[in-house]
Amino acid sequence: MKAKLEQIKVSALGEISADGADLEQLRIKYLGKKGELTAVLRGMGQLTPEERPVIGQLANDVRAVIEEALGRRTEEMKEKAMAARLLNEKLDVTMPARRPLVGHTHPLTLVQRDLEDIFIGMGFSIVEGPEVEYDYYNFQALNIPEDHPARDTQDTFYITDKILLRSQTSPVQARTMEAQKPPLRIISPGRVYRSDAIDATHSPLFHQLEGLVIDKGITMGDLKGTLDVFAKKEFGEDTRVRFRPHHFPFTEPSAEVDISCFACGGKGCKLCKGEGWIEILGAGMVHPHVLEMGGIDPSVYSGFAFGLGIERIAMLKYHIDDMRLLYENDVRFLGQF
Ligand code: 2U9
Repeated sequence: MKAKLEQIKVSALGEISADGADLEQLRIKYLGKKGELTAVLRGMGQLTPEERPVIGQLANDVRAVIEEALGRRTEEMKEKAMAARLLNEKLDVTMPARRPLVGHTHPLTLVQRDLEDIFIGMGFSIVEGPEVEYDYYNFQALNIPEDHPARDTQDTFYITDKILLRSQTSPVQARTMEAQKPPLRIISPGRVYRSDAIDATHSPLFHQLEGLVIDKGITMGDLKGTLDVFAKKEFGEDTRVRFRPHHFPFTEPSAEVDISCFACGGKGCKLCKGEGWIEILGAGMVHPHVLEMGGIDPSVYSGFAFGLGIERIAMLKYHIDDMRLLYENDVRFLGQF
């Protein structure tokens, strides 16, 4: 029996240390209920009383040796598996990180915010209104009745006979005059629509910012002073402003407004096409009939209004030579601002 126990020990230790040993199977094979060691212990009844404790002790020693070998080998295999995992999953913490893609504010938004800041600084409030508008607010309330020639230059998209996509932001001011009493000092930035073919300087959708001031005693001097401050803040403190007589149905008198070229200071260059001046605005004193249509008494109140195209300012400021670039959303273009 001694020899049998010794043989069990040697063979168990050999199998446990072999490569790829299934340790749980080996535990069952040697130490399980039907295992080899248990079989030996069962046969102890046949031994003499003197032999029994000796063989019993030896069997316990063999069990302890096998258990210890199984435990050690289990630990070894765990460590080996962990080492292999660490080798495979190694992480280079010194590798440069991927640059996250950060978006840019669109140049039109940049310019619009700039303009808003300037006028807010002069006490104006921002007012918004619908892009789908009544013919009444877009044309009639602005002194452009049916069959007026200005309807051709501002041809837009009609939803019905009486409803259209606004061709200017002026209906916002017409609505504000109806809803609020003077004094009014508002700007209305936003999208407008015209039935124009797309080219480098035209788009059926573009952005305007218009302003309206109404109070007692407002004069052309207030208009000139306001636009002078605006031009200096937007284009530089040396900028000069020039008014040229013009005609708009909603203002009288009306003017087109130029600024001295901010690239050459007025000498004449490529940007101002040798003129020294760049047209940026239309403006004028609000027509008495437009005040009346808005429920404001022109014998008590007067006002001025102006309008500009945001695309035009962005193109001048950032030297963009084709308006279409502003709408294509090519990140190589947008990333430059
Ligand atoms: C009310 C009364 C008057 C707004 C004005 C202009 C002159 C003007 C153009 C500039 C370039 C439009 O984008 S553009 O094509 N605008 O020249 N706009 S005065 O006058 C108003 C507005 C509202 C109630």
